[in-house]
Amino acid sequence: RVLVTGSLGQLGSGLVKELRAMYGNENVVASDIRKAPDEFMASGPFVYADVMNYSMLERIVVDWRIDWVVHYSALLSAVAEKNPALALSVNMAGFQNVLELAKVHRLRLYSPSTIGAFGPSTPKINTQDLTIMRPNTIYGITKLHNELLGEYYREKFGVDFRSARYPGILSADTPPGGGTTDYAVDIFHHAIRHGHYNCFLSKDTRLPMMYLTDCIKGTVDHLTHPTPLPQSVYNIAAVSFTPEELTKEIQKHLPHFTISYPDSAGIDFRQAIADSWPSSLDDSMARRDFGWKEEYGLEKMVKTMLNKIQAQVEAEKKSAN
Ligand code: VAH
Repeated sequence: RVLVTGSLGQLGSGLVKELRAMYGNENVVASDIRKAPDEFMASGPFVYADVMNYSMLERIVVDWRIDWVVHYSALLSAVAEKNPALALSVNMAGFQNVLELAKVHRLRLYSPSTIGAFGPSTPKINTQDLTIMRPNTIYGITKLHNELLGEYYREKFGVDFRSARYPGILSADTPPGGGTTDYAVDIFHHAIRHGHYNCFLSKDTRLPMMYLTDCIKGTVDHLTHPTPLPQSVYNIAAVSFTPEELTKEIQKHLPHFTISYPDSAGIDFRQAIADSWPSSLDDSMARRDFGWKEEYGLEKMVKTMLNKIQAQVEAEKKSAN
């Protein structure tokens, strides 16, 4: 049985769906601190889980006879930077609880890390798994702490801790939750609905990105890999692009789409976060060890996002009439 925390976030619902298709609805317990929408409730068990409350989590693990946990509860980079104290609690104390539970109840634990765990002194291009890591955002600091603690628990207590450093994730069905890479999702909604997007990052900010379907597939392959893997934490990546390159790709489908960028007076706080991160990752170890491979390049990603959001807009129009 698998427990997914933070299952109502950008990544959770897709992962729960995939795991339920593989293992049966009853064997995947979804959780969050918010009320789930009806369709979510109908597809299998959903429970309230506050990751800051150890005994509440333990009760779920015991009552539901949980074997694996996918820990998705976290504050993303931009939200965390606005509320560092809360980020420390949710991202670090929450993770510590889950990790301790994994030790006590012999659980397999998958908890994603991020490109945000790197910092300004990390080599920016083709960043390797093992490199300089001095993050200067609260988000990155919490995530690096989790990587190190997970590795420590694996070495010391034999916890099967698995983690991948996710890049920015693009998805059409679920909104992103307050990250620096959110522009790459917002841009599509604005392109279709308004024909214009006011981007909060500069046009040449290159960041690693991935389409949600690939992220879920990579996560499932990593989570379910039968044998112990040589390392706990892996880079995974698909493509890297700048807002300008993404705009050009969108304009192939929507030639009238326009974009504006911050001028020197209006630089957004998220620019500094983005500037501290790598622009591309070396993910060859993930490719070697659990067969990671993306299906979506920039072209396919853009086509899929536009089609899906267009369909949403049409459905909204129909229901309004
Ligand atoms: C963020 N999307 O922007 C997240 C992520 C790639 C970084 O972890 O905060």
